[in-house]
Amino acid sequence: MTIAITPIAKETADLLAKLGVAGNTLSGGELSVHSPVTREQIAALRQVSPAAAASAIDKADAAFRAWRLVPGPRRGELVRLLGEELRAAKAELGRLVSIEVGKIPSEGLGEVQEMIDICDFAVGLSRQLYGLTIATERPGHRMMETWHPLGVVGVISAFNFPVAVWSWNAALALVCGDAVVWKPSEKTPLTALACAAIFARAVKRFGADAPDGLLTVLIGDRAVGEVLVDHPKVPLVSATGSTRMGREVGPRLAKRFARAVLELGGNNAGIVCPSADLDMALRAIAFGAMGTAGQRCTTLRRLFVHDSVYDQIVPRLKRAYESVSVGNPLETGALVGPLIDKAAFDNMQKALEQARANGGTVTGGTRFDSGHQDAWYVHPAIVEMPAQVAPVTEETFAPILYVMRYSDFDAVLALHNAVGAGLSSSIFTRDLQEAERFLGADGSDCGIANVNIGTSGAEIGGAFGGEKETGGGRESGSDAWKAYMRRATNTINYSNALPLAQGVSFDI
Ligand code: UN1
Repeated sequence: MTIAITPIAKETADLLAKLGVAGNTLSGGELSVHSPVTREQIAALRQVSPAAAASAIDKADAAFRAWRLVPGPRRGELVRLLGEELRAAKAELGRLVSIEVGKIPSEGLGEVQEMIDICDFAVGLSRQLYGLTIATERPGHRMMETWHPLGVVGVISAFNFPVAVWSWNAALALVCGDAVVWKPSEKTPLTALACAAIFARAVKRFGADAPDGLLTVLIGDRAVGEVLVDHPKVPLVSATGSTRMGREVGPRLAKRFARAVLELGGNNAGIVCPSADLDMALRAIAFGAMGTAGQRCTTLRRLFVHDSVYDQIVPRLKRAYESVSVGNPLETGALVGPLIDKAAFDNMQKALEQARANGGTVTGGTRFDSGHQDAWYVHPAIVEMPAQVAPVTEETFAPILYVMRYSDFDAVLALHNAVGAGLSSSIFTRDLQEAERFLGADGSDCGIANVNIGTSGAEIGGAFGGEKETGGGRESGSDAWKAYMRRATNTINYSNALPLAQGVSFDI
C-alpha cells in the first residue's frame, strides 16, 4: 500500500526522518496509521508476525543476560544519555505526539517532558537500588537483601500516552538491569518507532557494553501482544489500557506466575466542599475534565458539589464548557483537540443517551465541525445527574463530566468510593478535617488522592497507579522500581558454629 502524500503525511514523514526513523513509512505495510487531527492516513507500517515476535523476545533475553552484569550506575549512564537525546528531540517528538494522538502542543511537549523527568529520576535511582540489612537472631550471622535484575520486561502501552508511559517502564527497567520489549498501541506506532530511534542514538553514544536487543518495538496486533503475555522469558508485563484488557492479561500472567503491573481504567472523582476556593477549583476541574479531550486515565469524570456552593460553581463551569475552544491542535490555539476515532465518539454519544434516560441534563457533547468530515471532534459535555447511576459508574473514555449534589460528607465519601475503578481522586476544601479524612484510611480508596489540585497531571516522582479495577500496579516514582527487580534474602554465617533459627536442634 502506498498512501497519498497530504501535507500532514508529509510532515509526519519529515518528522520521522528527522527523529532518525529509517525506512519508508509511507508505503509497504498493512497497518494503516491515521492522524485523529484530520483522519488522513499518515503511514503504512509492516507488522511483525507472532513467530518473529517470539524470536525477538529470545534475543531480548540474551541482551538481558549481558546487561544484568553491567553495574547499576553504568546502566544509569545509558538512561542519562536517553534523557539527553529526548531533550534534543523534544520539539519533534512532541509534535509527532500531537499529530498521532491529537494532543494540543503544550500537552504533546508535556508528554516528552514527563519522559525526560523519569530519565532523570532513574539516573539517580541507578545508584540507589538499595536492599536492607536486617537484624538476625543468630550470633555471627548477617542477614541482608539484594536486588537483582529480573529479565525481559514487556510493555503494552495505550494510545493516549503513547510514549510517556513506555518511558516510565523503560527508564526503570533499564537501570534495574532488564531488557525491554514494547508493544505500542496499534493506533500510535509512529511515536514508538521514534523512541526506538532516539534510544538507538543513546546506545551508540554509550558504547560497546550495551548489548544489542535492549529495546525491541513490536509493531503488531493483538496476536503479538499475546506472544508477549505468554512468553516464558518475560517475567514481568506492564500493561496500560482498559479494565477489559486487564481482565484478560492478568489471569494469563498469573497462570505462568509472571508479574503484572496493570494500569487500567479510572473513574476519577472530585469533591467540592463548602470552604473550597471556587476559582481554583474551577480551573482544576476544567483542566482535569476537558484536558486531553477527556482521554487520560486520570481524567476527572465525576464531580460531587456541596449544596451550599453548587449554584455558585456549576453555572460557571457550564459557561466554561460552552466557551472552551475546540479545534485542530496543530493549526489553532484550541484547548480541546479530537477524539482518537469514531468508536470513541460513538461511546460518548451512547453514554450521553443513557445519562439523559436516567434523568441527566446534558450541556455540550455534540460533534464539532472541524472541516474534516472523518475527524471526530466534540464539544466537551457536562451532565448534571440526579444520582450516581449508570452511566456515571462506568468509565467512558471521552470528555464527559457528571456533576452531582451532596450534603453529607460521610455519604459523599461512600459515593466517591462506590465505583469499580480506583485510580485518582481529589477534594477541594480549606477545612483541615475534610482534607485529612479524605486522605485517611477510610477516605478515598484510590491510588492517587489529592487536595486542592485536580485528578490528572501527576508528577513522575510519586508511584502512579490505582486500586480495585484499576489493577493495583504502580509505575514511575517512589519504590515502583522494585517490581522490575528480583529480591534475594541472604543470610551469611561468619561464625564457627551452626545455630539454627527458631532454636531448632538437629544434631547428627
Ligand atoms: C495515562 O493517562 O495513562 O497523571 C497516564 C497524568 C499523567 C499520566 C497519565 N502524568 O495525568
